[in-house]
Amino acid sequence: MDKQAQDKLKEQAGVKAASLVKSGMKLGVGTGSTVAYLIAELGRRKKEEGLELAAIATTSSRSKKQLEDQGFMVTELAAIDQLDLTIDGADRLATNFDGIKGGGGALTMEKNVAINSKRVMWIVDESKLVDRLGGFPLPVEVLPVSCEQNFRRFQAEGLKPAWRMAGNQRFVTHYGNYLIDLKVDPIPVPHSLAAYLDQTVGVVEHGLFLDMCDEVIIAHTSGAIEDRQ
Ligand code: ABF
Repeated sequence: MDKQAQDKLKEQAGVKAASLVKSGMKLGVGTGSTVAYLIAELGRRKKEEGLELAAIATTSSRSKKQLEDQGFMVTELAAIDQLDLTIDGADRLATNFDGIKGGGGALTMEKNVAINSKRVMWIVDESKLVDRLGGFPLPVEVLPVSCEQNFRRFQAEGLKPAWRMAGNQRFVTHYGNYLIDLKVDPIPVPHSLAAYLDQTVGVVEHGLFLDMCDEVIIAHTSGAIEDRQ
């Protein structure tokens, strides 16, 4: 699929998700190019239909700026007891709704917002769909203090680690940490890998989002916009 066609699908998924948002909701808004279309449509609904959200939290400074430009007041997640709904993009989506996220580097905040939401919806174009999780490097955010040891341990475990780079420097996350992308593909047993990473000291968060998503909006090249729950 060429980029223009994919952008069109992303826009359709974003617009459809925005139509499901109701005034009075406490909304979590994710990161990425599909979410950028969601935010644009939320802004249109605010101006033209008077959409008013009770609270809105987001997962990246880029989404925050776009939301503020559309006239929304963005609140820190810590100040909200629970979000009603979070809408976010994903890098890969398996048929059982498990996903790989964090291609944009904002996985830690994305997971925090997701687990503090009553419902989680992902918006994707059909190129993100996979039968088994894989087809995309799995991001792992690590503390700088022990990142070299983490990297060597992942190598020894056969997880094929690679540093995320920004030019010729290591990519630095919002929280001042590094990202290691694991090129293990497909991921044989996602729950086992998630449990291993959850127990590894120095790992802040990882991009396996398992048992978290309740609903997906999928834009297909056929023109169909699927709402799967
Ligand atoms: C995010 O958006 C990320 O977890 C993921 O990396 C990305 C998907 O981006 P896009 O919508 O630009 O394909 O939420």
